[in-house]
Amino acid sequence: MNIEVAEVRQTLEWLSSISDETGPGTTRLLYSPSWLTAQKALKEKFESLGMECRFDAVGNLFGTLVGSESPERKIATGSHVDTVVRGGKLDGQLGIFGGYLAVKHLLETCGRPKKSLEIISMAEEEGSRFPYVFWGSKNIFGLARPEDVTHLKDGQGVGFVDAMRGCGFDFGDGKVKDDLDAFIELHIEQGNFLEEENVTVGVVNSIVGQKRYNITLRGEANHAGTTLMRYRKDTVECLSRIVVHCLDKAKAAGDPLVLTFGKVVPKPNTVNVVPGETLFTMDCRHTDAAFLQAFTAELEADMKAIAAKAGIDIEIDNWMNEKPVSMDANVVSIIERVCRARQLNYKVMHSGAGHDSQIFAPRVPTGMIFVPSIKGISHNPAEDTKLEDLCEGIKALAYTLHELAY
Ligand code: HGY
Ligand code: MN
Ligand code: MN
Repeated sequence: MNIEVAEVRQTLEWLSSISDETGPGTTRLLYSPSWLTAQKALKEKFESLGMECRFDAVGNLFGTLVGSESPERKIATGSHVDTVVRGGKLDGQLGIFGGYLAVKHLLETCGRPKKSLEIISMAEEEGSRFPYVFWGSKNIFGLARPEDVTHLKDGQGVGFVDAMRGCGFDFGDGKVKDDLDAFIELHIEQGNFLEEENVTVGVVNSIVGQKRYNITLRGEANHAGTTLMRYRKDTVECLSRIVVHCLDKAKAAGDPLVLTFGKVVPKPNTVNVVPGETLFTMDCRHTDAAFLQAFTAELEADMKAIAAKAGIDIEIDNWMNEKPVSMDANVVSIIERVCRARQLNYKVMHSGAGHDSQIFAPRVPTGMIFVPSIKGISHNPAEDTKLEDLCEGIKALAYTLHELAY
């Protein structure tokens, strides 16, 4: 099978250029103008292959190449069309354009499949605009509830529902998709295991559990010049003590535990005012559910003690709690068998990033295929993968889809 480098480069540049910012990287947040442009452009691309296309109520895009013998049963691939702010050109996007190229190639070289092949461009996975993740895949399986999002606003105060309806979409009817016999997601590794071990294809067997928090510290805004140090209720000082304490604890816990304080918003964020309030986020992940639960419970207790000692109020909102998920053993073995048969240089590994596949896996036989990330960089405009590695990953996907659908 010959996936052309030139076609991969061209398709990659085309999709990743649809962004709400002109700077480096891609910024395509849920229900933003570029998000709508990308979904509509992908629909045209899928239709150019003769696929039947439809949007569901919330804006997930489904492109279906109808099968010749069992059209009602589907083998799906795909990923999320949204990105982080100034993200890379591959996270999520590879799973969509790579799926398109794999299906295009299978159609050209093997003709129509027996089961239908479906590419899903999921509306949202990152949680970058609103504090809610997997909005796309959770709606596919009836797991998303309107009450989870009706109160949410983005950083500019735009409401979730207004943004959704502004793109012509609305809440779904909760119907669960039940026509998939398998889902295979092609994705960048976003870490450096594959590169370090000089391996081209990752066959994912499990995805880490992850917990995300919004935490608010409330002290007292005051004059930077007249307020002596002993009278201050400085929330940035309290935040700093919390962050150093928790990161030291995370380092002591060792791999594969990871802990990130990715967003810090001091208020009033002014040079000559003691910050009276600070909002910050915490993201903690581990492959073991019990360890993750115990470790984060400890961190919550430690934060409360540090805040109490400083005479500062703390409010802890754990808005995401996803358990670790295993991929389907049979699907993993099929992908491995395909890699061996085609002499692809692969290894089995876990994923340190969350993916739509973790929502599919408990409901559909699911597998993931990784390609290496150069220097392990992701969620950054420098996110990149060698073109020849992208081709190998798309080939591994195409061969796997062929095993399952032809
Ligand atoms: O954060 C993650 O793990 C994923 O990239 N959304
Ligand atoms: Mn991501
Ligand atoms: Mn992703």
